[in-house]
Amino acid sequence: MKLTFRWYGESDCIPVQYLRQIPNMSGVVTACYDVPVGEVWSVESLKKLKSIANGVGLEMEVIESIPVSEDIKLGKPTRDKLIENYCENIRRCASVGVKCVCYNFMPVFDWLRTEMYHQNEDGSNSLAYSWADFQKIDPHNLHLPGWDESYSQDELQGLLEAYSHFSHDDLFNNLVYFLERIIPVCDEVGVKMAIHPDDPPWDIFGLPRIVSNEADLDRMFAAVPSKNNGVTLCTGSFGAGRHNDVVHMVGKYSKEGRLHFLHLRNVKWTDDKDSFVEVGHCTKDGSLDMAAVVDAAVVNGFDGYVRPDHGRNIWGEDAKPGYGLFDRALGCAYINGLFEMAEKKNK
Ligand SMILES: [Mn+2]
Repeated sequence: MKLTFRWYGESDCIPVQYLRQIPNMSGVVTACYDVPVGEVWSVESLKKLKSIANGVGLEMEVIESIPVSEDIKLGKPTRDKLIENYCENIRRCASVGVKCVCYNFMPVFDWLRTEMYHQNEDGSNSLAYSWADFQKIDPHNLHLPGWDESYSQDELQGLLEAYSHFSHDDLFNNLVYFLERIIPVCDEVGVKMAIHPDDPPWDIFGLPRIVSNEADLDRMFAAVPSKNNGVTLCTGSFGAGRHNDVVHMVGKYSKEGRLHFLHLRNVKWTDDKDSFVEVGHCTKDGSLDMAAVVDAAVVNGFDGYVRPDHGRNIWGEDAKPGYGLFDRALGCAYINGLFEMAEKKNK
């Protein structure tokens, strides 16, 4: 495995040289975050990001993410031009040495929580989702933690309206249309596409979601069989759903050669509905068996990229929720331990 770390480029509050100091760190996971969705990234920007990473001895082999325009998901007439731009971005990424691209196909919201600073007993805080609080949200007057600056109310209502008669199959067909056009480019330039699961893994506000469980992935892989059509297996996203057996999924897709990127994070289910809190990475802290996850990956020949997904805010750090240094670095140390043990045992 190659251990990586998400880095938001020069605007990230964490100096990139700190990342190099994390044991066994191989590279950054980043993107041209300042380019509007649907536009082509400049090769200069990509080269600049790469040279900053390389300058401190880190690689830049994983992009997270190249965002997919809503018009592609909705299957609008503009999609062909947008898909062309997407293909061009894949080619440009490949030209600077990128090997894996993470993306998602969630309508409108690519993550959702009801709390950004959930207070934990130990004094740390983390992202959380409460079923009860979610019931109180009015879809016609949406105010969502972390989202209020991204869309105006009019834009949001327009998007929700556009999807209102949209079925899971409609969205799936548009995903296949997209993949049938981008995967041949990936095959040509050697880039692995890794779809990120729905976060959390169920429909919200009547928006269809199609990457929420094992059957969803199987259907997607059957439709476009190239192994470059793969998954970012985010344990915290799939694992928030009680319906997902994350250990089994990690083993299965490692074996199939479709697990290109592993996001490791634990969650604690806090009621018998859908509520959960993001916790530290250790098995003991949450509801997922992290040692079994890593073991399943190693036993089944996983050789992709790994990153600690979100972390808590600890030790007084006040970072972008989920993306502080300290708890993610602790996660790295733990992940290194799990892999070292699993690899020795399975030699
Ligand atoms: Mn993730």
